Amino acid sequence: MTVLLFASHADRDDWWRETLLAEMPDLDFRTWPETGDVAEVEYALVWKPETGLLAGLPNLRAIFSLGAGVDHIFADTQLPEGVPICRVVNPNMALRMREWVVMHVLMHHRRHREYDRLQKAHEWRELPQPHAGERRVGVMGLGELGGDAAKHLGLLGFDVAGWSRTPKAIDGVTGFHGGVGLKDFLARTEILVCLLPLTPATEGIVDAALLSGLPRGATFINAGRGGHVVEEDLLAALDSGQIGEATLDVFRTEPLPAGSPFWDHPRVTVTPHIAAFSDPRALVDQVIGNIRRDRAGEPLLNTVDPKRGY
Ligand code: NDP
Ligand code: OXD
Repeated sequence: MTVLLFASHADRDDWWRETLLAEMPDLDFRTWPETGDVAEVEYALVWKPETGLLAGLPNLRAIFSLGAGVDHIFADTQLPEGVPICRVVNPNMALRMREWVVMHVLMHHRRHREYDRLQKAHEWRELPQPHAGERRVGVMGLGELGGDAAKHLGLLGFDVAGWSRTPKAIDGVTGFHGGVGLKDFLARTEILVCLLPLTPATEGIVDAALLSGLPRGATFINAGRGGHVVEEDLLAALDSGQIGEATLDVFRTEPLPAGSPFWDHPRVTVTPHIAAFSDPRALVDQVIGNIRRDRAGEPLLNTVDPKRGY
């Protein structure tokens, strides 16, 4: 018998139970807060677990994140030490993120928001625009998602650069890294895409100082986390014209509160944290695969480094 605790705050518990059981019939699937005997729980599949929940499971062998990001797990200040944390990594998620990033880069590049306004005004007018090779796009975070998006923007002909913690070599992408590389990366970036993980080192990284390092009128696209952005600094930069347009998928408070100025800002596009999502079928395979690996004494796949926080 394998005992897994599911704690997700979502409403798809039955789907998860049925699908996981179909793959692993001896699974004892428990849904938080109906934990049963906590000493029996070996695996936890979670999204934004309550603080202390995981520390209260004395025989936990692995924690599985329902997302690619694990900041929602590291937010638990009482996390048990030494229990491996695995995150979502799969080509389907990278594909969905690639679509979203490419779509919004193209919308800004091809001045779609302005054409929307012209249509509403019944105005037939052509707006000048550079071709893709003259448009400098920069992607912060060159991991599974950012690296893939940067590569595909390059294949579309954009002049693409990327910024990461350590040096990265991606075909068609000019690499910058670390604190020393950030200034030059920003200075050449007309459309900035954030696909960083949220860690102590990246919390609030998109602030007035960073935004002022971009060329005037630059576009900002965020699919990382809301915690990357100092929201008042972004609003000030939009109002001053330092940032021309923004597309935001993630926010400090989600759902975005009804009174947030981002909703009605004329140069902001809001999407409700849908840039990419974890396809549950792919995630099921990953969770079951990792449980089987653990049972066989093999190392787990897609673990994160608690020291780095991603
Ligand atoms: P990865 O862990 O694969 O990649 C992270 C990248 O960020 C790496 O290139 C890493 O550098 C870089 N990085 C981390 N810290 C720093 C730092 N301090 N300075 C510079 N670069 C840094 O993550 P993924 O690509 O899988 O996912 C990225 C994030 O996307 C997730 O953490 C999540 O927040 C967000 N996300 C959003 C979704 C949405 O729907 N909006 C869906 C899924 C994920 P290095 O290569 O040197 O390690
Ligand atoms: C994720 C997310 O991290 O949905 O997977 O944001």
